[in-house]
Amino acid sequence: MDSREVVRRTFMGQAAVAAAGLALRRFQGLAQAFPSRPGEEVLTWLDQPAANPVPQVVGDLLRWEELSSFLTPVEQFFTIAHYGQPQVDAQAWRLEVGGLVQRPLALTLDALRARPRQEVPFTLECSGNHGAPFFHGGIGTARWAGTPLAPLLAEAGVLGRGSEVIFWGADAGEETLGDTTVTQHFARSMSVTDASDPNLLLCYEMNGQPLPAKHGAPLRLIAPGWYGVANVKWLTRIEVRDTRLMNKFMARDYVTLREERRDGASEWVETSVGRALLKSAPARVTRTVAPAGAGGEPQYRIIGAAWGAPIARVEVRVDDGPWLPATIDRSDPAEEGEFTWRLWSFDWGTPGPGEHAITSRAVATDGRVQPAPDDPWLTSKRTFWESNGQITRRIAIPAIATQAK
Ligand SMILES: Nc1nc2c(c(=O)[nH]1)N[C@H]1C(S)=C(S)[C@@H](COP(=O)(O)O)O[C@H]1N2
Ligand SMILES: [Mo]
Repeated sequence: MDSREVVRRTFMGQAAVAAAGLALRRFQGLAQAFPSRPGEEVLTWLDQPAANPVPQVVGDLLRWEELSSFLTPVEQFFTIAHYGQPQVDAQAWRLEVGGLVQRPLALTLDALRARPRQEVPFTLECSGNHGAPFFHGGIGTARWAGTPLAPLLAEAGVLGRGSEVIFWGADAGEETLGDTTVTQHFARSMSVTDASDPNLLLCYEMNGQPLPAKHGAPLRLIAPGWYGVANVKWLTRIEVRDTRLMNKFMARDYVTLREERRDGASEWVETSVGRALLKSAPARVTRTVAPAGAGGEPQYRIIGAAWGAPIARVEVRVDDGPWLPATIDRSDPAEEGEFTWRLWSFDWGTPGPGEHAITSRAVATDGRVQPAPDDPWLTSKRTFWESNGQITRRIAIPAIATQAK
């Protein structure tokens, strides 16, 4: 039995071995695209997310140990569907653009595809990510393609009093407000100014494939820089209004409640989830495996991601040690962009055996620092949305690895 096998057997359960093997095989095919080195194996975090209590809503959460490419493969990309996945007949489907516009439009998918094409790599995170014990992988990065929204709004001609753009989805469910229960479609509202941002896409393609049904086919909104909820899937209608839509997904759910102090008294402030926040997470710990009999200490490395704002640097802390700089790894320029995560790595050397805690923090180019869990920004928050605090993961370093040489 070589040292690698000893580590595996003493340290990992059967499922973890299988998962790590899979991750290893995957990275070997993508050595250039991901900061991994040949002969590395992935360790499994001791703290694993709880079982998903809402599989009908949340699916395919990213297993951080399996992060092995810059772009998240479509089959590893998480999904959220509050009202289930609607059946959309692509032949009969039209995108309507209406409301307070001069020229209402109805476009087929072919008509949308015939319009100018634009692509944007974008890391999409659910604002609930890390807000619940099961919810640790509601994030992924894809190269989204479609046609920009702004010229379409300009063609429709937003009337002077139009101030909000409502994006309606095909999916619907029952909602109760007061003593009335009704069936409502998923929808989100955005100001005309925000909706006219040239980066917003009416998206029909994801990582070079036709947009999959579970990610919103035939058409979804991609709003780079916004939390997931703004990226409305299964779009049917874009409607300009003179008031903000105050439905469940704008004003009741996806609302953050914070306590602010004003003149010595509490002011409880509710805000609607909108733009993404600065965040980072340790993704995986790898170790080099020396050839049998070669001796030498295994070298450990911590790899992670940082996103939500332009990233200046990332720092890593092991146990109660000092914050040390991580290296931001350069990725394919066609994949990395203003709205994507940065991948970083930290050479850990050969840590002492036993359990260790690993924390990362991102620093934005404007000087903002990802908040610690005891930061008032987070302790004053009473809802689980927008949980962008520093994340600590636990790992066990086996003693047996050094004995094996
Ligand atoms: N029509 C519709 N769009 C939706 C949702 C939904 O339930 N219905 N969920 C939103 C939320 S909360 C998130 S986080 C993202 C997730 O996108 P994905 O499923 O492609 O990962 O979709 C958003 N768009
Ligand atoms: Mo979400």
